[in-house]
Amino acid sequence: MRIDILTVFPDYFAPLDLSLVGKARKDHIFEVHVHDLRHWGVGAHKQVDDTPYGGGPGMVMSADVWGTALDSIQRVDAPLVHKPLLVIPTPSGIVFNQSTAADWTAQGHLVFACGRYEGIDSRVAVHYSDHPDWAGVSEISLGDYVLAGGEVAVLAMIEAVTRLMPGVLGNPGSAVDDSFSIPGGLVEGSVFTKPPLWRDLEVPAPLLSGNHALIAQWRAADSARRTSINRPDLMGDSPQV
Ligand code: 6GU
Repeated sequence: MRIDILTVFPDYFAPLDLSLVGKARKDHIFEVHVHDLRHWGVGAHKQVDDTPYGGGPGMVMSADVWGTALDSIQRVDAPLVHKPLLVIPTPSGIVFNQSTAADWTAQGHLVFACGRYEGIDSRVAVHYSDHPDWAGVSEISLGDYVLAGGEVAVLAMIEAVTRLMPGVLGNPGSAVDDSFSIPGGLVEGSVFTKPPLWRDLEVPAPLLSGNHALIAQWRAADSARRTSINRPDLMGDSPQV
């Protein structure tokens, strides 16, 4: 997979050199290219935004700057068979979840367009959703709160997607038990390691029993307990435990 990120703050993406994602990049499991949108900015000040039509606070990022930038990104992939999927992070998008992450692992090329200020001229999303050289446009939100720009959201999405790719996690089983990995499932349960007694708190006895049926039963009950406390919204259609 190839990932391109367009942003006016390329430094936000330094963490992609670290940890699991950094190692997977070194291992050529996927590649990430970060581009400074100002490269395509206009005039002496490399301007990327302008005042909003209809008035209102703040600035809107220009369709022309984004169009020139995105066309040149698409062209680098043209010799490959993959059409890029354009992802536009925005609090007004569809909410990202584990099944979005799993779906995107099947894409050959993801292009993330990080908006700042009041967002990107809406004609950009319309243009690329109907474009024969692109796989479509996803306007995606992380949840019901507002960030200053798309950069932090893109870091989260990239980590969620790439950790599902074969060879990224040291232990592939780690992703199988993930919260939300089963649609309609429960959140993950509590975890413990040595010592068995810490500050008056004991590890639950079933986990020390060596009895696999008892351990599975305790974990299922604990997972249901945590889900009903933290995420009652997930309880309705969960499978019976
Ligand atoms: Cl994707 N972008 C911004 N700016 N704010 C958000 C978000 C995205 N998701 C939740 N809040």
